[in-house]
Amino acid sequence: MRIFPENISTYGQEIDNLFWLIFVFAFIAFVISLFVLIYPLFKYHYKKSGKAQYITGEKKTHFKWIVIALVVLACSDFVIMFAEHGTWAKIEQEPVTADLQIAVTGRQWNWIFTYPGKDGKLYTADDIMIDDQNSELHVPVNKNIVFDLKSRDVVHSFFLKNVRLKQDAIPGRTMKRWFNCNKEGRYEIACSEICGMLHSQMRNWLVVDSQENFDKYMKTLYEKNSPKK
Ligand SMILES: [Cu+2]
Repeated sequence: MRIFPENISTYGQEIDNLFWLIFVFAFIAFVISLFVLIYPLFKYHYKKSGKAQYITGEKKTHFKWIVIALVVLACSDFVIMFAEHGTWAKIEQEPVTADLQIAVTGRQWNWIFTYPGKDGKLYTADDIMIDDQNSELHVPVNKNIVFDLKSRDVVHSFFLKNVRLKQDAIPGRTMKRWFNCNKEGRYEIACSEICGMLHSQMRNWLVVDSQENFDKYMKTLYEKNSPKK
């Protein structure tokens, strides 16, 4: 049985492992809190034990209920932080060499993709910008794709569920993120931040191509976008 969407990202498994770790801690905390809430309802039922006492929680014997819970929660937080810091550093902090650099911009209601033009450099005059609803973002397989994420209007969230990547796009800021896909195919790109009326239609596609097919795709883009004579 598959619980998560198919993982096509080099770091996806690490994210999934972290998910389970956090889930186990949260689940244990959930069961304990429910028990503490429900068990006294039966044990100290009015008919059996009479009227409840009013306590202010200032005595040391009362205080332990807060201190023990606090220490246990803090410890589980430290365990999670210790387990995740390697993955966090790898994905968020250590720079990777970019095999392809692109820009992704959110707008109401579409993701805009900008590829470098023939010069291979982004932010030059020959950049190619695709701004069509339901359009595809083509990337080569097994390559580091580094992208600048931006927003033109409101907060959007760039969500590649198969890559295990979700990043808010915030107006006025550029977020640099990367991913590397190890399986060819066509996968959903969604916006996971309610961003207005047609938020649910803000949907594009990530197409992971072989290098050969990607080169072909870029060639057709260059041809379409070359200046008309
Ligand atoms: Cu959006």
